[in-house]
Amino acid sequence: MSESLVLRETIEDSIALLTINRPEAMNALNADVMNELYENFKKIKDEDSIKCVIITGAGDKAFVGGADIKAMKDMDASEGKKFSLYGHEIMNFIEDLKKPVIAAINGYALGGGTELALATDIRIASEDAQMGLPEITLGIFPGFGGCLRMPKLIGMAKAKELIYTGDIIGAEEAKELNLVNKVVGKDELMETATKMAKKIASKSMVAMSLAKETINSAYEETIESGTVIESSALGVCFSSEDKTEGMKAFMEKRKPEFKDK
Ligand code: CO8
Repeated sequence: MSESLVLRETIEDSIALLTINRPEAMNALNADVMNELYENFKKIKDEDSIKCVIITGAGDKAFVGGADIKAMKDMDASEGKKFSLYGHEIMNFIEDLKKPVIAAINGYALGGGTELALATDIRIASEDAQMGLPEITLGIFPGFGGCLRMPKLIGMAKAKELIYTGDIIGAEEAKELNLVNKVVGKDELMETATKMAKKIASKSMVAMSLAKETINSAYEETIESGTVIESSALGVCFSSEDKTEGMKAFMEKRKPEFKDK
């Protein structure tokens, strides 16, 4: 049996580690890799025990080198559009997943690789990471959400510069632009991502998922309508057992024991 294109491990019962496993092709996203990635995320959505996801790339060269250029080269207009829509569907699913997702960027994250990272909640890069949206050099432009998410994250002017020039930037510049949250040594990448995931997994998933949903859905809103979204979600949160436990634990000067309900 051939090896999976997306490897799944579970850390301490509560963290799913997904590794895109196509190192001979810089972990490029072809339809098979995308199908497996999507299947994994769909399963994780329904696994109550999983509270946080880390995604990374196999090998020591690439997170994801982009969508598969060999697969795209013969696509016609309708196939190109379909491929783009499929990429969007997966990226949107990751963005909407009610569990935080951390990208551990271990090398090249180009084109679809940067777009995948943009759909996650938190990006941690190793010092040798290289990021960018070089699609323009191939005669196309970002089609897995890069034109949509990059301007929101780093601002319109810099996003346009990266998309129009196709420039690839190093980890430190990505950090300066706010494209990544943290830059760490290559050997510390997984340890840093896991430490953060464990911290996230120790919290109430009721509060966590409502926080993610609130941030995502209120992002485009005015303060006025965002107020309604935030306070309504908090109303739901205040009815949880975890809210009672969290505040009781504070009063009793002990660590809370959340049950995610
Ligand atoms: N697709 C397919 N194969 C790839 C890709 C890719 N994106 N990236 C690398 N590979 C393959 C190479 O072809 C090579 O295969 P082979 O050994 O069979 O020749 C193997 O991986 C190793 O790569 P290199 O020999 O090139 O390794 P280097 O260390 O010399 O270079 C780079 C590494 C710089 C990452 C280089 O491989 C590179 O430039 N790759 C392409 C990067 C790129 O342009 N990415 C963007 C792709 S387009 C995209 O992502 C669009 C997303 C939205 C699509 C919506 C469309 C509808």
